[in-house]
Amino acid sequence: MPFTPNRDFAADPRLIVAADGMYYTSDDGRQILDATAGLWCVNAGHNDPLIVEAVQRQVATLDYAPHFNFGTPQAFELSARLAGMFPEGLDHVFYTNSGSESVDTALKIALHYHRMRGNGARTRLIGRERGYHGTGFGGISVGGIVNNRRHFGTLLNGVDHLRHTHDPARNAFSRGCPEHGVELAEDLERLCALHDPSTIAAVIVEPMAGSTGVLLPPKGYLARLREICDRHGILLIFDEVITGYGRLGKMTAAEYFGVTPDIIATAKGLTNGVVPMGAVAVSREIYASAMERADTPIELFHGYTYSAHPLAVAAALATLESYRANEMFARVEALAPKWENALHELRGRPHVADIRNLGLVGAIELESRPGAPGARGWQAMKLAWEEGLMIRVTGDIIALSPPFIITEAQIDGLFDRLADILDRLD
Ligand code: PXG
Repeated sequence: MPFTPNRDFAADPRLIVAADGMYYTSDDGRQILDATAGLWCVNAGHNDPLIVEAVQRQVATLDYAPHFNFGTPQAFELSARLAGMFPEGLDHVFYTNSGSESVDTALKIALHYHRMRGNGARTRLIGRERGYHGTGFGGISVGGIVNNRRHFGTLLNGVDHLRHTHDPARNAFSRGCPEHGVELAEDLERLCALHDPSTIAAVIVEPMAGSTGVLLPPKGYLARLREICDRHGILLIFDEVITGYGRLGKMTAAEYFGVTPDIIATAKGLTNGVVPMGAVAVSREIYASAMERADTPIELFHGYTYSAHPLAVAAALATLESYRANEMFARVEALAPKWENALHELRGRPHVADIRNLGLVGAIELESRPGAPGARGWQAMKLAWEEGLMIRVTGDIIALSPPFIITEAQIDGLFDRLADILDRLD
């Protein structure tokens, strides 16, 4: 099983047999409130009829078609729709099957872009400590999570990392983005001084880091990174696998923060998790560089058997339609203050060291049990499951990211139950 204590699971399994709306059904027939939208992907809630029916129709019409040398009208329609939703200028899309593939695609496109422009020495990639960019070799190389890196050899070479921005000593219990830490963006200047900007292809960051425990960008941080990248001709990549498709109340975190990167990597919410799919959006300039300067008929030697799989495309078109028809991003924006208030009510409960929130994302950082990091978080996850709640834990940090259809009453119910669980932790 992926990222799971397999032996523990075998002894104490949690099995899911059905889902609808905000709830899973466990194999023993209990309703489990989905406080994590699956793995940050089921933004529109489970079994959205628009999406289910679109996929059913598609599988009965065109099960599969290759996208090497052929295409489907729907894939181009999806690209046009996405181009209209991503920030101005990011209007070309490449399809993948996951966030990890989107990240590797984005990194490869960045290297390709510089070569097309005669800057083949720009090969260095910069990530950030505590960053999570999936599990491909590119993603773990630019990523900054030690356990995801240490067993897998030397990874990509020519990679360096910015310092992370998590600073609870100054920022604990911030509501929304923290006040302190904009100066951490200057770390990029340090790396430019060390390596020389002419060797650096791209910087990749999650605008809001999700998987590593919900680390929010300090106010002004992303804009400062953008400025430094511009000054030195470095591409800026946002990994929006979690933040894309409404999680912060806008289509992208780029839109939410008013900072436009050169490439955006997405997945998850693109298809509501119904069929695996990712999409990488690139700027007009990056696209044009490949089209105008390629020295071979194929402009980009990259792709997947299942790029723009017809079922995934159908799921994506229907998902975007569901977000639009149900005004789901506006709903996130409207729910966010209620979410923030209810979450921060947990301050003062036993072991709570910090609480963080943005959009429809929340994190509760617990003090670790002495000598047993992660044990308290794990106990919280198991207790929650027993009490009918699905939550995520990263070490001792509880992360919450419910589907956008959650009601105010369900938010109250969620935090009442979490308060009770926190009171019972060892
Ligand atoms: N980038 C980011 C920012 C992600 O959050 C990926 C890339 C990789 O996506 P795929 O589809 O290859 O898994 C992710 C995935 C968690 C959790 O517990 C987060 C992810 C996956 C599983 C669990 O927060 N994010």
